[in-house]
Amino acid sequence: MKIGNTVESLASYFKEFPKSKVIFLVGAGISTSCGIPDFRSPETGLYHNLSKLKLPFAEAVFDIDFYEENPEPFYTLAKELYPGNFKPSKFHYMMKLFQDKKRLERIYTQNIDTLERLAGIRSELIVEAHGSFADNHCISCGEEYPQEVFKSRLEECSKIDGKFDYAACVKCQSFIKPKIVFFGEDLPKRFFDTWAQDLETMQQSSKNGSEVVVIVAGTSLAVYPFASLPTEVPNTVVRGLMNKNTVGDFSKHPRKSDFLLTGDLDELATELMEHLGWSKEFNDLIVTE
Ligand code: CNA
Repeated sequence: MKIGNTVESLASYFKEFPKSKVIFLVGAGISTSCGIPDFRSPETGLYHNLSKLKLPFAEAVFDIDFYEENPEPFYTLAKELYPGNFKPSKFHYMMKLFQDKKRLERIYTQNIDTLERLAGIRSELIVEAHGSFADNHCISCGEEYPQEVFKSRLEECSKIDGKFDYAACVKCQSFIKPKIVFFGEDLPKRFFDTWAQDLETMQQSSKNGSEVVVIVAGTSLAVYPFASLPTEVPNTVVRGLMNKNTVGDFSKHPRKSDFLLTGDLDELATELMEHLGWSKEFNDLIVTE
């Protein structure tokens, strides 16, 4: 099965296979139009703009050992990214419409902005591979804390006697942190369990005619193990990339059956909705949500 490198041919595929469903593998690029910078875009990406945080290296802001030494840079960044300040993008609403049309199998997101939930996508269809701000715990003893504890300290972001006043565990005085996966931490168990289950679905899909298409979007595919997911997609399943540039396995080990849709994600989403004849519902979602 070959889809072709145009939005029109992708739409034709979905029309030809009305039982087909999509697994989306997404990253920060689906949220840049919401005003949340991604990591690696030149000039606008967070890594480019981290100099004000005075980090020894850019990734230190998400490094668990560095957090124990100096949590302040993460607080500065979390203030910028914290959910509540942003609305979903057109791309998010496109995925929501796939759900409403019963054509959404799953979304694996690397994002921590929870905009998939805000767009109205059901939690069982979302896998937040790198966690979110919703759950919080002590990084030493594991004591769980309500979101409010970290959030209220974040809002204050103060220093006492020149020392940064971080959210401290009442049991062991160590650091409370949202369960966002830092470098050096494990991904949630649900990520591995659900992917194993979805791999099984993909293997079965071409046999029973309920085709699954994997769409990778808005990610540089630089962070593992997430970046290995497209490689693990069975050869019998079509995968495609929607992104500004060609990345990861799509450039290193392209498959004949891959499709590439290069461009701005909101524009590609709008175009896909037009070709599918879903524009009215799409626009209604954007206006009313
Ligand atoms: P990244 O490495 O910054 O890559 C983003 C990709 O999206 C790049 O290839 C860009 O070219 C592309 N892109 C950006 N904007 C658009 C657009 N409008 N249209 C098309 N393509 C676009 O980000 P990744 O997600 O790959 O990196 C993984 C990190 C980023 C995860 O651990 C996240 O937690 C982390 N992150 C999340 C957010 C968020 O929650 N919104 C923001 C910034 C970083």
